[in-house]
Amino acid sequence: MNTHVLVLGLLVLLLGLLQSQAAVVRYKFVVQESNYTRLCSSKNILTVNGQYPGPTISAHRGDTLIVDVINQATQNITIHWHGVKLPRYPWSDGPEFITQCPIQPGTRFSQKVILSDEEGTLWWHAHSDWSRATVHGLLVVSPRIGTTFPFPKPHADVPVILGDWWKNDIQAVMEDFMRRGGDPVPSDALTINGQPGDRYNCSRPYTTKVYVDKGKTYMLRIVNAAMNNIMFFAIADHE
Ligand SMILES: *[C@@H]1O[C@H](CO)[C@@H](O)[C@H](O)[C@H]1NC(C)=O
Ligand SMILES: *[C@@H]1O[C@H](CO)[C@@H](O)[C@H](O)[C@H]1NC(C)=O
Ligand SMILES: *[C@@H]1O[C@H](CO)[C@@H](O)[C@H](O)[C@H]1NC(C)=O
Ligand SMILES: [Cu+2]
Repeated sequence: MNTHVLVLGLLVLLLGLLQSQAAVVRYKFVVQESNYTRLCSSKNILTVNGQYPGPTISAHRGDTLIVDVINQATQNITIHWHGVKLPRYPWSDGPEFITQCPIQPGTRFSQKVILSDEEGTLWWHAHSDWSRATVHGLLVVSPRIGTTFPFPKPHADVPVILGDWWKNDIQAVMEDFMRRGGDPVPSDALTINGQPGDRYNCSRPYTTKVYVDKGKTYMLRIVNAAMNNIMFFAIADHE
């Protein structure tokens, strides 16, 4: 009898320890129009907190995210948590009119995202019309505190968000596609971390550059956030 009480006590203690490691991580996402210049011309794009690509969310395995989405734009929006399983709690995982109503202009909604066994590089993006073209970012889930990567810890993390850019307004590009059918107009540039490569006009000074030390190991967190393209990624002169 006493042993049972002891075992039960230990179990409760263990559960308590596990529980205490999971945190609630809160982020504020203000969805708004922001003026960005690419390919020699500027236009307004939809962003989160004025950032393109959007802010990186960092959490640990098992954490719960609360993302307060404040829609200051002129169109409906939801944010989808790409790669998060959300077992038995799909109610704020993003797909508009499927698991939740869109967040309307001038309103706010807190999206609750319960992480379970996800670990590594995931991402988030908008999930209404073509808003995800510019509204996206990394969701980095680190191992639980006190545990390690299943490989030697890299020297540094390097985000590599692949995307594309249209010179025209994204809503206009989408509406044209809906009207015509067929294939959407291809984008005017492919981008890494929101910047076209150095072969496009006006982009040379801004192209994403990553400086590395020879012999060190870097972890590339690669996400394909392009609208419609399958992407191939390689590093020149490397295997
Ligand atoms: C964006 O900013 C530039 C430079 O300040 C300005 O010339 C341009 O009119 C702005 N574009 C829009 C769509 O507001
Ligand atoms: C925006 O969302 C509301 C409900 O949340 C819906 O009634 C309305 O039709 C939506 N607007 C568009 C353009 O989809
Ligand atoms: C770059 O600009 C030049 C001169 O305006 C133009 O002729 C050329 O087509 C542009 N190249 C690209 C890749 O947009
Ligand atoms: Cu998605």
